[in-house]
Amino acid sequence: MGPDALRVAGLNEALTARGLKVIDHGNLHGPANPWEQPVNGLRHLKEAIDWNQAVYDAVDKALQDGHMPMMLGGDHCLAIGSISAVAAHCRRVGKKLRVLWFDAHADSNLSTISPTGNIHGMPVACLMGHGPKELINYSGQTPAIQPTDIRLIGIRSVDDGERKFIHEMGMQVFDMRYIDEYGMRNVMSSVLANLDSNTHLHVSFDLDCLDPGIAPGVGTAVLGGPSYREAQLCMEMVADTGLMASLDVVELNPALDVRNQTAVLAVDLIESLFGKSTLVRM
Ligand code: DIR
Ligand code: MN
Ligand code: MN
Ligand code: MN
Repeated sequence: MGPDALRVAGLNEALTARGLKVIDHGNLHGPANPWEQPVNGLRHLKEAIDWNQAVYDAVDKALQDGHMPMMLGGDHCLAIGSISAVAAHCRRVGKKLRVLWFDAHADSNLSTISPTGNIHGMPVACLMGHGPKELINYSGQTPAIQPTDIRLIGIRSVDDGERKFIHEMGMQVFDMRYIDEYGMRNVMSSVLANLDSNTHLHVSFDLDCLDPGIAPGVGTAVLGGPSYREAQLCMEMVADTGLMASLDVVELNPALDVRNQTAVLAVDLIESLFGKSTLVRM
């Protein structure tokens, strides 16, 4: 339902109005949600494998065609497929990759430490080569990305095992405490430091990163996220780099939303991500 809610909120029209050419490939197809309990610490592994293959193939094709893929979720496990394809593309064309992971959660669980078995709590670990074998090798190279390739922003819910894993991997995590202390402008300056024209910037936007007061339409809302203005600043500073080359927008759940407000907000923020600004800026 997420992609359709974004369509209803006017995503295609908003991008077209910005002068972009939008190709909506429609919804991908995959297995239904069987609503089963975790098996060996993993919930719906087979379904996640199939869906990520579909996403990998679609994102890979878009990149081969020279397009900018925007993957609409669906849950955040789908970033395994999209970012695996992006990482493979970067290796092919000799680009450096930087992933900006906007999320309330660290998504760095392993089947052995996850309290839920939900694979959407594991994509960061999978992308770094820690996860079920089928989920870590879509591109034929494991790990798909290095810990130094990724920045986590907006984090405020980390499980005990995850905390240890993040520390061991040495990822740069800009949690809400850090954002409170340094301010979003400084955070984004750090997140976007040391980029050059040869960098492929991938934004993986879990809508639960946003404060639930403005974005209620997500499955695992956590109090205390970035405000509307902070979120706008993030997007505008990414846009200013001119380097964004692929994007995920995930975890929208219209069944939990209020009059589609989270989808409307997402479209508003995506417009900023694509350079919409209040004034002409030099
Ligand atoms: C929790 C929640 N850390 C888990 N994670 C979520 O189930 O692994 N990630 N909701 O998006
Ligand atoms: Mn997530
Ligand atoms: Mn999340
Ligand atoms: Mn999630």
